[in-house]
Amino acid sequence: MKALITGITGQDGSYLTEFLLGKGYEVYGLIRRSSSFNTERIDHIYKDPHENTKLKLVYSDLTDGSNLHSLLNGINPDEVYNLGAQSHVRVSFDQPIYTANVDALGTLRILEAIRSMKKPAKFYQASSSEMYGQVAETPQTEKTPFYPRSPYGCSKVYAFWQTINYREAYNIFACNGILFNHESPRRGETFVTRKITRAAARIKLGLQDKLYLGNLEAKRDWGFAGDYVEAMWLMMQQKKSDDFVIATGQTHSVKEFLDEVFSYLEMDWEKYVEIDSRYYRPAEVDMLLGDASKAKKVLGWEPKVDFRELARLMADADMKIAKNEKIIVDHQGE
Ligand code: NAP
Ligand code: F7E
Repeated sequence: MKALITGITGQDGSYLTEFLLGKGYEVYGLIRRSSSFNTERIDHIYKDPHENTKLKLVYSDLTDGSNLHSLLNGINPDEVYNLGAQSHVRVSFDQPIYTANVDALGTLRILEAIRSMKKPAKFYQASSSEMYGQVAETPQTEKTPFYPRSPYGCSKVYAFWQTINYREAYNIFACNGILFNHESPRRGETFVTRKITRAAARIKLGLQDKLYLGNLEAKRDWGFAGDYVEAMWLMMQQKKSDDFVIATGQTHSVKEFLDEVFSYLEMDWEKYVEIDSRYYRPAEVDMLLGDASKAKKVLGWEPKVDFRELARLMADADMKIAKNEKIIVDHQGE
């Protein structure tokens, strides 16, 4: 089996690559050209002599339709996982048009490229709980209406419906995974969980004094990225394409995440956290809580890592990084 992944250099892309290689897939990853290296999350796979023949990286971009067209028709993958996106909600308010170009139109470009293939590949779309925005009901299911609250959320709603449209109009196997927040030690450092675990570890070792955050009352349904990529693959193995909510069924506030991490590292977060209005959003999503019972029933999928374990495994990983940082700082001071 041959899979093509957009967004392979991101958090989910790296876990999905490991997962698919483990299943014997040949994996093609689309990477963007950048002036400095951006493959840190997959370098360990690429450098592994057992895996590097089965992983191939090619340059592309979701804004480049003709390139996507020739790549898909040249590679002829069986499965396409569209994980590439400008994925930061706060940034989408600063760059709404770019976000829509990549997240909304980028999805359409991939779907058009798939439609042009002799044997159209199966398609997975990285849809998001951000589409529920100002939630119409709790918990949120596949039937809950959308009310996006950011340019990111609006772009993902567009991509969601195009995915369904290509399924219905052209009979393409196209599914939406509506994934609630999922985190890991590989989470980008500007998302709130990682920002907290990274800062807590650095504060613990005296490398940082303060942590500046925005809205501490926001609540999210946080799961572990490693668990969630399995759900993506399971959706692609079904007889019929469909849409699934992937979530833990628990919601916690940013404050609760702070409590969990700082108490684990034996500190009181209230001594270090300060509010900075720069991190507030023009419109906020106050609370998300997913109901993944359809995924459990149809896919047999359930999350394995809970909130506490997630906070601790992220804190442990960031303590390791901070300890190495400390060795360098101490060495420079000698
Ligand atoms: P991430 O770590 O931010 O990774 C995003 C990936 O998209 C990176 O590989 C990035 O490449 C790539 N990308 C950005 N702009 C691109 C462009 N113009 N053309 C091609 N690729 C581009 O995101 P993630 O957390 O792994 O999330 C994966 C997907 O799931 C995203 O679509 C996200 O919106 C969606 N999602 C995430 C969550 C979550 O909680 N993590 C929940 C629901 C849905 P560079 O490395 O070059 O920047
Ligand atoms: O914010 C609040 C912030 O940026 C979570 C993306 O993966 O998940 C992610 O989007 C909450 C928000 O994630 C800070 O206001 C407080 O209420 O970690 P986040 P997100 O916006 O939920 C969804 C499902 C996706 O699809 C997205 O791609 O935390 N918050 N203080 C803060 N957030 C950040 N980033 N930084 C702060 O300082």
